[in-house]
Amino acid sequence: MAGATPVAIIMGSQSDWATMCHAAETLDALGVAHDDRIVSAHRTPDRLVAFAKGAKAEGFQVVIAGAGGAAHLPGMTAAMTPLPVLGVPVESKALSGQDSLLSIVQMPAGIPVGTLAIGRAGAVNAALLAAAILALTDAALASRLEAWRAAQTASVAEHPQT
Ligand code: RP5
Repeated sequence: MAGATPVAIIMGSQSDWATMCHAAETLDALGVAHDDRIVSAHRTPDRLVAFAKGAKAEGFQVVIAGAGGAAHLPGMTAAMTPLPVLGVPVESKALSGQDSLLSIVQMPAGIPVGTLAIGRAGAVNAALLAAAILALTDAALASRLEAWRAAQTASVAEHPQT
């Protein structure tokens, strides 16, 4: 669907935005449009079903799903869409995100969720991975991604400041 927003960023709670905003900012830096939504697997299950079943028809190509604690959102979404789902474990208060990580990464064989690191690093990398997927069929985005990485390389000093 030409012109449709390619990336959906979904998260289980408003409280996840402090993490997921880093995915949004990274996509912004790469010129990739995204739609950001709160979709809770346990508080808004009907919203989850409607989103996941309709995501492809809406024109999305990649879904980034962030959640914390008993983080069902990425796996449940992946179960109901053929789109690639990238899971971001949000750092939880009780277990520092290890609960989020394990509940997202340990998908049984058959329904994959591409699981990133806990917290900001995972959110940034989910956006970069989403961009890399889209860049396979978007040469202009591939160039922007290459430039983003070159700028990152150029920003690393050879010696530490003492
Ligand atoms: C999960 O519970 C959310 O993804 C969030 O990370 C966590 C806590 O949510 P709140 O209690 O802050 O709304 O569903």
